[in-house]
Amino acid sequence: MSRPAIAIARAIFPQVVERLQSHFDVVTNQQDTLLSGPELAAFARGKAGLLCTGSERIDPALLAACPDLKICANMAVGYNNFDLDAMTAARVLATNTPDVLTETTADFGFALLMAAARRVTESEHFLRAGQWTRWSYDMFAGQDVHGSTLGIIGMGRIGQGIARRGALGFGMRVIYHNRSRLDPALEADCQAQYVSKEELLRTADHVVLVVPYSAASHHTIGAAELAMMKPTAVLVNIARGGIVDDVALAQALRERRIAAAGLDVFEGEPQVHPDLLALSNVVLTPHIASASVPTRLAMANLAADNLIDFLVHGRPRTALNAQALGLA
Ligand code: 8YV
Repeated sequence: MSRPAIAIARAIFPQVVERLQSHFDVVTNQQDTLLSGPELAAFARGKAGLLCTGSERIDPALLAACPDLKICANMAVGYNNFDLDAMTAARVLATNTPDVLTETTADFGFALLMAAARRVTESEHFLRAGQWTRWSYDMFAGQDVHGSTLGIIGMGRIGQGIARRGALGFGMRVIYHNRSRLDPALEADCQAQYVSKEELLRTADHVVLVVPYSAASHHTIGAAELAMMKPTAVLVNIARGGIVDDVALAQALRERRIAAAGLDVFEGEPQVHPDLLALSNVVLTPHIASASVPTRLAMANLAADNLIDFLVHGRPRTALNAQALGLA
C-alpha cells in the first residue's frame, strides 16, 4: 500500500523528520529556505499533509493549488496564519500545538517583564560598551515587580500561567481582562480578579498581553490605551504583532508616558519598526517566547502526532476545525 506524502515547510529537529519518515513519504526543507506563497504551494502540491509554522500562510490560493491536502499541522499554538474558514471549506483539517508550550511561554513573559522593569538589557549594553566607570545610587534604577499589580489581557492557558507566577512567586495582586470571565474555581486558583480593560490599564503597574490575534484584537493597545497606563508601567507583548500599535508604543516610550516595554512580537516581523530600535527603554526579542529546547521538541512532536493520528489512524488530535468538518 502506498504511503501518504507530506511536506515539512521549515527545518525541524532531525529526529522528528525521521519519525515522520517512518510513516510517510516526506519532502523537507531542512535548509530552511524562506518560501514565498507560490513556492510553498508548489512544495505542498500533491501532498496529503503539511507541517508548517506560524510563518507560513495557509490561504485560499495555497488551498486551491493543493487540492490533495487533507491536514495542515501548525507548529505553534497561535493560528492567525491559517484562514480557518477557507480550510474548512476546502475540507482541510487544521491543527495547532496547545498545552506543550504554556509554561515555557509564561516563563518568558516574566523574563521580559523582569528585564524591562529592572533595565537588564539596557544596563548590559552600557557595561559592554565600556561606559561603567563608577557606581551611582540611581544607576539603572527601575520599577519593582514583586508586590505590584499585574494586569493580564487574555486569560487563556498562558495568561493563567503568568497569573500563577505573579501571585505565588512575586506576591503580586493579579487583575485580568478577557473576552469571557473565568469560572470562579479557576479565578481562585490563579488568584486573579476580573476587571474591565479600562480599569486594568488604569490600575495595573505592569500589563502583559497574551490575547490571540484576530481582526477584533488588532491594536488592543493603541495611543488611547497607552494614555491610560501609569507612567511607571511596563508593557509586555508575547502574543502577536498587531495586538499593539508599534508606532504609538514607540511614541509613548520615547515621551516616557510609560516606563518601559518588553516585546517578543512585532507588526510586520521579522521587520522591527525603526522607532522601537532607536529606544533604550524597550527589550526586544525575536519571537522566541516558546523557544526552550524541550518545548520546541514537544511542539514538533505534537505537530507530527497530529499528522500521524489523522493521516494514518483517521483520528483528529489537537484540531481546530474537527467539529466544523464533522470529525468530532
Ligand atoms: C511559535 C508562537 O514558535 O506558538 C505560537 O503561537 O507564537 C510560537 O510558539 C511561532 O509561532 C512559530 O511557529
